[in-house]
Amino acid sequence: MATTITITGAGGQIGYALLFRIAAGELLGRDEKVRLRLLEIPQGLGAAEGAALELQDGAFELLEHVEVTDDAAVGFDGCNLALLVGARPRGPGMERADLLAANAGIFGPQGSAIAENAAADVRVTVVGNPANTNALIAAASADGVPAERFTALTRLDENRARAQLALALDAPVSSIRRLPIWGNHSATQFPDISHATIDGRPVLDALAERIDDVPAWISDTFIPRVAKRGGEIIEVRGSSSVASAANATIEHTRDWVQGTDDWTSAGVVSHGEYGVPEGLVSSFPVRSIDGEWQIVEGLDLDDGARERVDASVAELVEEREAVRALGVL
Ligand code: NAX
Repeated sequence: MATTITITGAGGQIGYALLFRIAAGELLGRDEKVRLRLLEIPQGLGAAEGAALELQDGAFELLEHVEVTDDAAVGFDGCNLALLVGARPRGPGMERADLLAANAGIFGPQGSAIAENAAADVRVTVVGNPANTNALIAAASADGVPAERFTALTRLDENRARAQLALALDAPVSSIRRLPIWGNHSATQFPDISHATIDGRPVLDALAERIDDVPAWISDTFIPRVAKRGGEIIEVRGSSSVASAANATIEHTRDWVQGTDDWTSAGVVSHGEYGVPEGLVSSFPVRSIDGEWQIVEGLDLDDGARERVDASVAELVEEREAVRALGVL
């Protein structure tokens, strides 16, 4: 049996960076056949159809079938994994409430279509921004699908944080573990260095050997660099993060399906862990065990960390209130 993977916004930039890697087996391994469903809006169909032609030309042996559609019922039919990438970007003069409303109009109906058409084991990775609240909206609209099956991508933020730390310590990125992102995938996110290890020893000790004022470096250099990295990429590249976002989407979804041997970060539904209000989709340190994300519990948050987590969670609460005011939840 092949795995059916639906990619929304498949005609866009991240879609283009995802499709060929998935067809080559980088998401599910080189033994698992895949069927791709590319869901677009009418304006994006041409680009998605072009990508489908190129998928044919790749002659990927794992790729059983490709379907391009603008009908969500067809797009999510039998889908096991849904990568919700397509979203409404913020236009000129658009307020946050307008952005939330526009995306509620996308992710609400997609949540319903997933509930009605997807396979019973469907798992959803939301990439399109505002990712956490879009995941919340989709989950709330998907009657009968457990909310835990809807997640938001914060793996790119974690990867950025690990890479920055590796640079600062002049160490390979593989030596750095346990660096979770807390809260929202936005500028308020909190990349938490306090539990991180380098080759098994505390990163804070390694930093102290190189940097005079480690707390100042963390708050004035490291955290802003990670939180504003998306903006930096736009400034330098003239376009938003694409390949790194696709890579993180693959890593998040692959770890969810195949399991992790240590912590990573994902936006998952809160059951009240660490005081995060129940029902919000917030980023936490997580492990994937038996195909389910589990929040790593019992970590100490000092006053500074608590403040940062609370500030990012407050933003998620505001987004949920704004969406409720629209009558969506
Ligand atoms: P593009 O504008 O290149 O592509 C988006 C595609 O989505 C377009 O082809 C559009 O036609 C399609 N689309 C719009 N509404 C749709 C709908 N209702 N159903 C199906 N398709 C629809 O954007 P791209 O660079 O690919 O980025 C996609 C999303 O990822 C954006 O919302 C972006 O903000 C978000 N990102 C999220 C990241 C994360 O870490 N969570 C990082 C990267 C990226 O910024």
